[in-house]
Amino acid sequence: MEGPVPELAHRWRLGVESAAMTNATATSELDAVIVGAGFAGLYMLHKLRGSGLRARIFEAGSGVGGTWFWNRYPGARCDVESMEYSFKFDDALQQEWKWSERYSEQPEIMRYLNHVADRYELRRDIALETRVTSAHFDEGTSRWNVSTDRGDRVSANFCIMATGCLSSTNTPEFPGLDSFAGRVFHTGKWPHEPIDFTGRRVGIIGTGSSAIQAIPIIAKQARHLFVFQRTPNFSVPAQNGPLDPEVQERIKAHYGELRRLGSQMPFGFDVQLNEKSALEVSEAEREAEYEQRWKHGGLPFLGSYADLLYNKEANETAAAFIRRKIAEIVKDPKLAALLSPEPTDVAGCKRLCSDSGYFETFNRSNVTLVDVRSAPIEAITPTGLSTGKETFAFDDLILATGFDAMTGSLLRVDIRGAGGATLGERWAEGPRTYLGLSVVGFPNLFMISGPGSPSVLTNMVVSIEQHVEWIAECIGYLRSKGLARIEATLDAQNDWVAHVNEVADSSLYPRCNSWYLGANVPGKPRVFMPYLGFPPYVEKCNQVASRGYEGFRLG
Ligand code: N01
Repeated sequence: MEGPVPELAHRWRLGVESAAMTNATATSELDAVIVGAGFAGLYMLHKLRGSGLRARIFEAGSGVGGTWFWNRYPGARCDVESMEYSFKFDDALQQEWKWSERYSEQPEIMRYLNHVADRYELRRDIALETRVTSAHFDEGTSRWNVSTDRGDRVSANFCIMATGCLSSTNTPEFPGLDSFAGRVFHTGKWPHEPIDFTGRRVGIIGTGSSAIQAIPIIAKQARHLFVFQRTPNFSVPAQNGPLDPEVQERIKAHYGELRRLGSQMPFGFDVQLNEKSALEVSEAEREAEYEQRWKHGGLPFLGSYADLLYNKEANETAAAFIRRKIAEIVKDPKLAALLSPEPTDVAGCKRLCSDSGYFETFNRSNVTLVDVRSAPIEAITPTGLSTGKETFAFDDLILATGFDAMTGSLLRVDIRGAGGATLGERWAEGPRTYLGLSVVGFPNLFMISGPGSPSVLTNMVVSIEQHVEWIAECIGYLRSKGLARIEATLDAQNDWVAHVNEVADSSLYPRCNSWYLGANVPGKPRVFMPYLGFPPYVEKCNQVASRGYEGFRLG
């Protein structure tokens, strides 16, 4: 890739004043600052380096891994199969890495990401334990001035937010939370040392994906586990297990084919999408299909029929099947009813959970399910929790209460664009972006898997790779033309936001109080954030690039 034209080269050489050149190589010139060292940040650094740019990552954690660095609660694992939940950008990497399970557990994903950091010698340009506190755009120089909590002050042409969609934890303001005398954990910020629950009474609040993965394991250890459930969730068994080395080799022999197939799917991975409607087949055929998908396990359950996420009547056939399964698994009919979503609920509207023995866990005598919908949590007390109806005593409290998703990790950085407006002000009524990559008024700022892009509705790794490659190509284009600035236009952004909403409204997704809508965080504007449909999104991004970055103002 070409470098900048000589007369403009000074616009690319950027001074770095660092009060704490911590654990990365000191550099006095930067082209790009990358915030975050998860899947997105690591690949972005590798890619920009490959284009001859000077880039550096700032990462708040003490290690690489992003969401996988923080989410180390018992049972944390991916819900897209390991062979697809991994980078495809380098065939040598995907051929040499061996996954041990169908769905990898968090420690294995961390080993993989550390391997990536070492294999591509990324660490010398990563500053760990360094949180970016502010990023301010300088109109005069078209550069971003970035500050960290360790006193770094960096100036760079581009600021790339690889901050993750599920990185900012959501802790509800339960009265009395600070008074709890025992240990308090959040699944999204789990301690690094092993936590032993043996002999202890544990309370867990929440029944989302994190809780559903953690509960079966904690229940086996704890003396007693109280599960505080506000909304019952749809979950299908992951059917996880060891990955047969022969199967793995067979996949590797045709890896490109699997990757191609995945990227043609709406969710960016192979859900074996059936093109039929659930309503055009007989009840017996439908039942057989759901049964076969249940046995296969995991998210491909939602691929059973093409209209499950578009037609409530079709969806109800799948939802009813899951409710019947819950009734079969859970021996106590009252408990089974309490664990079952309502007929008005849409399966997959909140992200479908993929579990390993979740419903079975409620057959254990040391597990109590507490309905905090009919009697909400009133307070956390020094010894436990009280609802309107009862009090519960436990030694440890686990908050499995999710995230301020998609916007939280962006908005906790003081980002100010051209004219000094903050991102928080611009997004006061919800996030507005062009392609989930760029925001009007924030030139040269890119988001990886930002709101308005497919991100959390897809295999995140595939979406991340697509964004990283698009951003790198865009920066390469600007350099080749001697341009120093790119900014989305208002018209393009408005059209894109309208399109994202239109696509979402054609589906059942906006019908429930999910974190996709920001509905889980009190006061958060209710806007459907991800874009539904990976292939059309990629087509649009490619079209924008091929038309000289249509919808952007270049300068
Ligand atoms: O969070 P959630 P999560 N009182 O928001 C409850 C990804 N992920 O961390 O539904 C009582 O889904 C809340 O109740 P309700 C995945 O994309 C993936 O579990 O709002 N309860 C809910 O039950 C997932 O979707 C994997 O009524 C309260 C729970 O807390 C996303 O991360 C694994 C409450 C929060 O569930 C988030 O999952 C884990 C209150 N005041 C996570 N406030 C994989 O498998 C909240 N709750 C890859």
